[in-house]
Amino acid sequence: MDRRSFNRRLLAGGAVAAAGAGATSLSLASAATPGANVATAADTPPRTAPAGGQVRRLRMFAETLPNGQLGYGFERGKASIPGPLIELNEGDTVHIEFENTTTIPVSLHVHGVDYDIANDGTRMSGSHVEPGATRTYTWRTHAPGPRADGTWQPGSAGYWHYHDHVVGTDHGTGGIRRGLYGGLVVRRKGDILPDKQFTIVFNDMTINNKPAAESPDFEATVGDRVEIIMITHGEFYHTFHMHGHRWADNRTGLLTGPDDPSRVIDNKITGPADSFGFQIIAGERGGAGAWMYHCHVQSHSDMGMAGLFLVARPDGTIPGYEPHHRAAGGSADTGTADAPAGHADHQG
Ligand SMILES: [Cu+2]
Repeated sequence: MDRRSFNRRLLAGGAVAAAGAGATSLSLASAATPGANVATAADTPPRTAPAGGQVRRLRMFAETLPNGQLGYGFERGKASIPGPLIELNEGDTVHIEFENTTTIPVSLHVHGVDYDIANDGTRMSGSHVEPGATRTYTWRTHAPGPRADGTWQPGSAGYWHYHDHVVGTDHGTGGIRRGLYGGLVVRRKGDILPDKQFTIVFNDMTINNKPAAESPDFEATVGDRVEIIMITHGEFYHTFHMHGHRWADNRTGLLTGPDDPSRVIDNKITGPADSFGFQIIAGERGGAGAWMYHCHVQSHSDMGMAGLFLVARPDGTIPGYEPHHRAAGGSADTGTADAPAGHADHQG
């Protein structure tokens, strides 16, 4: 089934059945010994996050996109929805030189990390940016540790996000609606690093501000260590569900050992400004396939809040899935992994 017929079925409100060929291939895949023939991420020790403590500098732009939506980007003319993923390690400080190329005041407000009131990104604190103007926002992070009073101070590590806080209203309702949001990952020393990352934002009734028929797909190969950064914005509560894959409902989405009490889930309720993330081994135990991910509020998925996690075999094929008209050498309408530039490491 290609994605157009998949979406047609969704829009028609019909049940989506697994293609017969796919089901056969999947049962074969699960009968095979995982990783028997091909080395995958799960067969080798993962790379881990270093200790933080660096001072990093980023350039960031707010831009008006051709369709009238708004986006953040690391380079002029390269804004996207969601905005680029920012990654830090606990102890890092980042200075973001932020230029507003739009015709209205915008801002950059962050969740989860440390900032003073002058870096709040609100009109109330005067920390928004007028059209054509530039200002530097500073975010800091810290590792966990004991306070002087003996209580425990949590660290900054987590799956967080940033967004506008001034467009439309003093809460940035219009900015968020038009696309001014993005993900922020803060890692603790020793956290496992992924091979691929995808940011999925349920914003009102859209995924990443795309119309239902253009919901983003994400591509991986069996065995890839894939990180999903999931953020919700807008007016509604949703549930995020992935087919064929499970994760731990904790800070990293990973279990640390046999006695880790974290609940293992494949569906999570999420409301406006919530964020979480997790890592999965693509196709682990289920094999290659066009795996759906979707909001599990039934009327929402029926209205198109659904996309595909395309897990290919090592030879690039996906059982039961026919990619349609793909531009030569291009990835057509499939979602792309978050750009490597999204890593603050690469920004010096
Ligand atoms: Cu929903």
